[in-house]
Amino acid sequence: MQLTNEQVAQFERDGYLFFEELFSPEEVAALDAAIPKINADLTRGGVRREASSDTVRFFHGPHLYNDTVGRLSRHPRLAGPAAQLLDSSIYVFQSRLVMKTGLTERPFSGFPWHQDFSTWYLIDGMVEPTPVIVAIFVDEVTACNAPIQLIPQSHRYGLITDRDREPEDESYSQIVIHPQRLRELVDEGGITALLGAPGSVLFMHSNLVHASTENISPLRRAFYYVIYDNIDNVCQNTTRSQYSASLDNTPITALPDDCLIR
Ligand SMILES: O=C(O)CCC(=O)C(=O)O
Repeated sequence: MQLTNEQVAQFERDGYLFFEELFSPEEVAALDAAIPKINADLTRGGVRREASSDTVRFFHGPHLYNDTVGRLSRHPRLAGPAAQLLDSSIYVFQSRLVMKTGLTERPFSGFPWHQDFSTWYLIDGMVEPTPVIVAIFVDEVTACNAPIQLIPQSHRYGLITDRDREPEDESYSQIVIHPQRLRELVDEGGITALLGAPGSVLFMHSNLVHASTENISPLRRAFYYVIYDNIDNVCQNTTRSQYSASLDNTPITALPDDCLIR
């Protein structure tokens, strides 16, 4: 898939692009069917649980061991635009399955206002904030099941260091943005909650400020994420496992368009 010049300009201006139902119901069914398989082995690296319960919060790196996510990470509707936005050969820096399960005993907790680049800068020694973050909706996202919220144009400020609090967990450092700074960003760019059908896809700049609240609905809101980067921006200082931060910058080649369903 190729973006138009207008879409590239929109990404540069707003820090994101959103495509409703980029994947068909059949393709989404394949992505959904991979979730129980990924959940079947919780002994692998890259599994992170909620602080207050055993509920899995996310899996890092499922593209490395699950064939469906491996194919998703090389899908031309994702890798094509990512290579175009990065204007280079690309590698997969990270993938994630964020479970955002519906309410069971405790709600799935939220993600505070942050930029993903802050984590990669603090933990992995990433130099350039170039990665393109792609989120693929597996479930319908409504106002009720904790949509991702974005502050358009906030990527233009680079890494924001006005920190609200110190990181609680060194294995997952990030700069949680101070409320005063957040106010300024929102006064300028507003806030957008991305709602959409399964199969919808978000492309986001690694410095775009985003968050989501806890999910108190009984409705799951699972997303796959694939994070692409230019092959020259490898994190030489990372101590994290390959599940969380890839040192393998082999350029990826896209698979055929029907790779999820054949
Ligand atoms: O999927 C979400 O609600 C947000 C996830 C997020 O911000 C992250 O993994 O950094």
